[in-house]
Amino acid sequence: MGIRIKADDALIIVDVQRDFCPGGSLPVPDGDRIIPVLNRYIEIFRRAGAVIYATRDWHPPNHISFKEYGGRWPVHCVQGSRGAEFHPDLKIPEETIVISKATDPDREAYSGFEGTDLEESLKSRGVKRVFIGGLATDYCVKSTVLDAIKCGFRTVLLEDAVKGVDVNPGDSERAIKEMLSAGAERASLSDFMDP
Ligand code: VGL
Ligand code: ZN
Repeated sequence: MGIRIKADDALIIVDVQRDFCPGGSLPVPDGDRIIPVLNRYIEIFRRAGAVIYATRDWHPPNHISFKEYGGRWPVHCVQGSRGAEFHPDLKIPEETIVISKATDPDREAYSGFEGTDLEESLKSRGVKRVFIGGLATDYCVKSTVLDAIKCGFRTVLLEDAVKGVDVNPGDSERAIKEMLSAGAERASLSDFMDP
């Protein structure tokens, strides 16, 4: 396809945190396998001078997402805990903009845009096109992609840099179809020109 990253593109890495990887409290199967791929994307965007964002699930200990508080998930990504840290193999550049989300105890928020300043931050930098990868395809990646489209960004799903939970078999496949029919484009590493 020959995608060339420019300074008005942005990379958004969704929730690549210890708890969403094998060994964590809400592991996405093979979630850590996307990390080497994301590290290559990080290098491509960094060299092009494009801004890089990393969202993180950042729950208070009594968050509504947790079973004990009426939600569907085990306790995960509690603010300041080890499980909430970015996976140590992810090579996040120092200048990465970190977006903490789902911090309100009474509101579930899968999207990186929900209750954060991500939209304003992207628009203030003149970003027109966003590339999105991370965890999990069928929850936070999907919601972030759909919101990016609603906000008017040209939105590209990095298909080789996402993994899903698949609570029900096929959830990730359906999520990808939903993103594409909402207007997302898709790309993989082989589509990118050498910087
Ligand atoms: C996520 C379930 C609960 C995600 C976050 O990052 O996809 N999934 N909280
Ligand atoms: Zn969560």
